[in-house]
Amino acid sequence: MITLYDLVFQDDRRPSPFCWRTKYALTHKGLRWTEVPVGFTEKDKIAFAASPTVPVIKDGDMPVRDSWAIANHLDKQYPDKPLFKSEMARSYALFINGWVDTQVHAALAPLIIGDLYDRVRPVDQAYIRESRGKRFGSSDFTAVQSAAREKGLPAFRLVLEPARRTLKEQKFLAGDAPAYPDYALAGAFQWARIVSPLELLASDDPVHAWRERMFDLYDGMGRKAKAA
Ligand SMILES: N[C@@H](CCC(=O)N[C@@H](CS)C(=O)NCC(=O)O)C(=O)O
Repeated sequence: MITLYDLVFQDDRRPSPFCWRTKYALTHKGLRWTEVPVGFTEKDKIAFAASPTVPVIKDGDMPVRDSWAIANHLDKQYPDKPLFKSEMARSYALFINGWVDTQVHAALAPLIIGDLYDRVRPVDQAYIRESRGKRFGSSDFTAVQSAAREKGLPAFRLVLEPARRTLKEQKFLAGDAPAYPDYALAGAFQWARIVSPLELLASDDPVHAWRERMFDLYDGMGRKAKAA
């Protein structure tokens, strides 16, 4: 029995990009799980895993923290339907993971931070003002977002160029079928979609077509999550 501790916003929204990686990984492997919603100020719920962040899973009695560690744990414990079919596939996924964490999220966050803040549970808003205020150098998130949007989307779209080139050649980042590199990038788009109505991609962008395929995947699992 697997329990996933998942970040929760207002109206039971679940936008965490890292938790989405785990949800896609579990679904890829045909594993079932139950979810425990965790607010930003409910870290006591994940204290058993000694983790300040979600996702955390409890697999039986075993706590596993961090989405990448969880993916590796799942492939080790449940070798069927691997997320990483080879050492090289695992390395490619690790590279994409790092690119999404450091480049895609960094380019995306200022574009959606105002909308995100508006959807954080009221009880968690002071925590976000403090923690994200430090990160952005201002807790006026509406102003941070407006400034980022004034600069426009080209800088964000440029960051996606490696994915765009790949998706011009093939259906998924991982090839003919989706795997962990796709889940890592799809998590970022789910995050954006759930907290903000901003359209990030041009309709003729190959990344746009891929994103639609990802939202449709596994009976529309991504699309079923309530959008902003
Ligand atoms: N490297 C971690 C990052 C996880 C992470 O940053 N999660 C965010 C939610 S998207 C979190 O729990 N933040 C808690 C906080 O900011 O207090 C992973 O891949 O799991």
